[in-house]
Amino acid sequence: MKKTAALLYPRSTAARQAVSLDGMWKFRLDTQGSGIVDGWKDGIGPADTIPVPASFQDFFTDKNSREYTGDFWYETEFFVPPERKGKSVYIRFGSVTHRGTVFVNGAEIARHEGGFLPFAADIAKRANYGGSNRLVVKGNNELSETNLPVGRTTSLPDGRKAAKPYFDFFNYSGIQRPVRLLALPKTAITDLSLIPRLNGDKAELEYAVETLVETGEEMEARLSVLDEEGRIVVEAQGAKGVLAIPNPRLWKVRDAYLYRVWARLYRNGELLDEWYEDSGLRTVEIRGTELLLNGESVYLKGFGKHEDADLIGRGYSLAHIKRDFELMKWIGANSFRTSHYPYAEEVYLMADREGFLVIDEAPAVGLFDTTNNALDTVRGKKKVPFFDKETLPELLETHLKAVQDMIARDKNHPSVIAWSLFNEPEDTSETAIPYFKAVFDAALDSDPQKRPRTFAVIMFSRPDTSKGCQFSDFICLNRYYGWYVLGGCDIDIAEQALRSELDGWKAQHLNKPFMFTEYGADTDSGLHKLPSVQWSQEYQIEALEMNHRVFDAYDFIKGEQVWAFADFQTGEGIHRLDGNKKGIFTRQRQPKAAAFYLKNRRESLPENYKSRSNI
Ligand code: BDP
Repeated sequence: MKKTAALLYPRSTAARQAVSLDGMWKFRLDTQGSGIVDGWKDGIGPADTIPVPASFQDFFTDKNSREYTGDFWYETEFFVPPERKGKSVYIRFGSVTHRGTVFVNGAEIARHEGGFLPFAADIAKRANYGGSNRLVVKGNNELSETNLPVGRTTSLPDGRKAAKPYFDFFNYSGIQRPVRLLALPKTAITDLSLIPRLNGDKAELEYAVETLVETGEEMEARLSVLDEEGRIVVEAQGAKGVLAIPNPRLWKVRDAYLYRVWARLYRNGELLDEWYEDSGLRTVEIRGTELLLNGESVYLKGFGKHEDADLIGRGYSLAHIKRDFELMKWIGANSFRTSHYPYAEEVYLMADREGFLVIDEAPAVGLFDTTNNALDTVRGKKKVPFFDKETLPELLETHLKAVQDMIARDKNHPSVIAWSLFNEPEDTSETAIPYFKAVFDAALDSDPQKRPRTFAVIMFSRPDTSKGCQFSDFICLNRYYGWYVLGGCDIDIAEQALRSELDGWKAQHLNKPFMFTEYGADTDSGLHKLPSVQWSQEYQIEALEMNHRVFDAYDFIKGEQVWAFADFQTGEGIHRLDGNKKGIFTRQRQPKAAAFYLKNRRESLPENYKSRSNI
């Protein structure tokens, strides 16, 4: 996406104002698909009201609203003060899922594809200064094989559309993250890149400020780095440079120290723009089978998560973000993966503050459709591997953009230690190779810090069949031995099967760290059973114990992220009991019995568990 001052995280400073437009907005499902023809861009007519931000699905009491697929419209009014005239004025959406078209006072001013990243609409030419303005957003939540996440949309006999996700989470949608009105200077900072470097007990911060400057303007960029007490530790002039940080305090796992980096733009001594990022001094590196943070080996203890909660669906909720971090601290975790899409920006800000390590995941989930292919096979059609599909070139374009935009948004967070570029793709065909190469190259090109890249490997991809693993800097395995494979009474055989798979990986001599990014068992928080059965709380503990026994036996396993942090909503079906119940916590964020077991284990493992010096 083109860099604009409005895409930077919205902060009010001496030169910028960010005003929240969140609240109750008018809302209408476009059940007849007539919104455009009927001119809803000028006002959506008789409508409901719902909270923004939130997913719209779980407020209503009828199934048609919950399962609705198609266009949906939001409307609100906002005031632009007269003194904003002559400034850049934008509306910034944290996300509109999965796509949105924005109209201000009847004129279309922006379109955006992709439901988990921000975009901004320039309203300067359309705004009514000193008066009221009408903001209308047409959202759409259809799924396809050319957009992310991947799925399809079918038509029901009565004409309704139905979303068919190729992924295991509810297709929540709407305006799910905060909306802000921004007033920004015309000559503005459009980007700031920070690269921390460590050398012995010395630390450096390389920086680059990018600006949007009207032609011929003489600008001066300045940078100030402040410590947590607000004292200036170093200052610099110029748009690029390398700063030595005196007496550096490093950003460490669960012991974060943040420097505030102010970028300022001046003309003849007059301040035109200012903006800051909180940065941490830390390095991330893969060396052999070790993941090194600040040159020290670290073992990931954590979770795969979802943005998911009662009533708000995937809606932004600071309260849930706070509670989740408290639970992760309580249980002795140090990391999580933003499965299966980039989360709200505020999640990363809290991870920066709390010293959590984040594997930041692109919304590339569902690049696998065995089930549909299986039906085709029954119907006598040839099975088409996912990466052989005709839709691939278009999907790749969407995917590359999603990766580039995710990295542009999240590149400065000290908490982000790696990019996960896919979840469980069907990576066993030769045709996956060029696709993977393009996506992995794009991530490397986009990231000033050149962080490690990876993807979560599905059960069906094995040491001898995965074509994608050659691109990963470290290997992330999603494995359900003891659940989908050899569950319940067969758990002993599952253990053997897991060991034999790991022996297979070992024999490949990849010399890379491995992490388990998913393992676990569905568990009903009300079910106890002695002896255990699948779904009981006792069995969840047994499944975790079995996995951990195996992980402990292999030195190259350098991390364990249980699936999942909390129970979450999925589409209904015979395999899901009102959602996925693999949570260690319930959807209401209370512990299942396994949480206490896991707390014990996690607290007993040192942060540098299995480091060479520790073996
Ligand atoms: C994996 C997926 C995850 C699912 C999980 C499960 O990556 O999204 O929720 O399995 O089945 O395949 O619980």
